[in-house]
Amino acid sequence: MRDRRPATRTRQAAAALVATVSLLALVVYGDGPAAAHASLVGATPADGSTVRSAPARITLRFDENIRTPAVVIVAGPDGKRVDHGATTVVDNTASVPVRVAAPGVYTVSYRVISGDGHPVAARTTFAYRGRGAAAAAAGPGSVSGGAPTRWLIIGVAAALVAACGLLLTGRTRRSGTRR
Ligand SMILES: [Cu+2]
Repeated sequence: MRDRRPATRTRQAAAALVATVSLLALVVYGDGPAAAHASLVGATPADGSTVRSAPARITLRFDENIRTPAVVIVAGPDGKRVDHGATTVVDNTASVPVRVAAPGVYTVSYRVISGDGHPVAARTTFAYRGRGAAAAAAGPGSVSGGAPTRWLIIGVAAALVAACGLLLTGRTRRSGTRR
C-alpha cells in the first residue's frame, strides 16, 4: 500500500538526492575543457596532492599565455585567506605568495583572462600534512592520507544518498508503527 499523505520527508529526501546528483555532476564535469580558452594544465602544489613541506608560493600553469587582471586566492583549512601580495602573471603562469602553516586542505581559487579576453575561473586544492605531531591535528580533511579532495566529496555525496535512504526507510517504519 502506498502512503499518499503529503510526505515532507520524502520531498526533503528527493531534494537532497537532487542536490547530491548535482554535486556529483559538478565534481565529475565541473573542470572539463573550456573550449578555446586558457585551461589549467598544472599547478604547484598539484591539484589534489598532499605536501609535507609548506609551499611559499602557489603557481598555476595554463595551456596558453594569459592576461591580467589575474587573481589567485588561497584559503586555508579554516577558510581564511593565506595568500599575501599580488598575483604575478608571467606568460602562461599565474602565481601568488602564501603563508601555509596549519595542516589541512587548502583551496586555490583563480580567475585569469584568456588570450581571447574571456575570463576563466576555477579552483584546485591541495592538502598540507605538516610534520610530526602537527599532522595529528590535521582533522578529517587528511584522514584518508592524501586522497584527492574529489574523492572526499564523492564520499560525502554517497553518505548523503545513504541518508536519503534511511530517511525514507525511517518514515515507512514510523508510519507503520504509529496507528
Ligand atoms: Cu573566449
